[in-house]
Amino acid sequence: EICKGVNGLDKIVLREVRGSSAEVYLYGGHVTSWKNDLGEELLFLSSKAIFKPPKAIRGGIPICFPQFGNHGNLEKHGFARNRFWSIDPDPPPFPTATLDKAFVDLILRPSEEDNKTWPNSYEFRLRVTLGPGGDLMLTSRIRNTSTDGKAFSFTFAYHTYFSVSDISEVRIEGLETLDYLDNLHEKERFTEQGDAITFESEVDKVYLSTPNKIAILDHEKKRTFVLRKEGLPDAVVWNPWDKKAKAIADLGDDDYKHMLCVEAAAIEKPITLKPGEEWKGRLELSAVPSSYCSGQ
Ligand code: TA6
Repeated sequence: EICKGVNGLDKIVLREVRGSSAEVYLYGGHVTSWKNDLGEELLFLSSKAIFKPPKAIRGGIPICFPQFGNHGNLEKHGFARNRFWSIDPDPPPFPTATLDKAFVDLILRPSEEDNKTWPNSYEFRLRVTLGPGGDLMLTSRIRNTSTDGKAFSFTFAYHTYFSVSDISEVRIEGLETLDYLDNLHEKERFTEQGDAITFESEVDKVYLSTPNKIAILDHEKKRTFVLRKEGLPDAVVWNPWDKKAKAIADLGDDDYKHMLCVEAAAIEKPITLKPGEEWKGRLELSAVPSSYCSGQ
């Protein structure tokens, strides 16, 4: 189902029989909403989000490609998040039955303008699927379509903004004891020492070589997000906290309390594709009721 979203921008609404849903904007190939079968929103979307090109939408799942952050000389987080994607007329086949799944296939190809700053031939196919249990799956396939023998490299992230009840009551499991690059300390490398990760100030870290399963426990909501990933070794954790939040024009002053970015990514070691090669990066999100007890 394709319809008009904010400011007349085209969006695709995915609905699953038990009531869960998701919304994907062609602008950015951007998932802006993911609701469970009770109609509860699971992704954070800024109260001041601007749905207007060339600004990327603040919240949901922006796609960072072909560059994460400022790890290179392109615009921050690359250009995929502020380009208009198309419905893919020639999508990849489904390996399993599609009957009980709602999905959409999008494609991004280089524009003449992009060719000036990033002169590479590629096809970027994005499939967004809502599974029978309400799980949200994003699969990116990036292919080098060069006919002149030219390889290219890129970094990548699914910059997912999760909706949380109170950031001070949230913890992440699966990243403890790992090495990370700290964006707040000139990307210096540190090793995480403590227990599970909790939040009491600004955090902007790129965890390296992370496990394929990470859990985000929201104590107050009694909800656990489980993030599973393939082809994406790194994981970014970001919360701007109060001061930085005030400096971000399209983020409400108190929004930082209700958001947490945990981003499946490939950053430390860029992906290189020779002509004809394809890379696949997959993200699977589920939200389950949790029985987490803080008084341990
Ligand atoms: O993923 C974390 C990060 O790179 C932070 O450094 C922070 O700036 C954030 O992304 C948002 O970037 P944006 O360009 O969307 O304002």
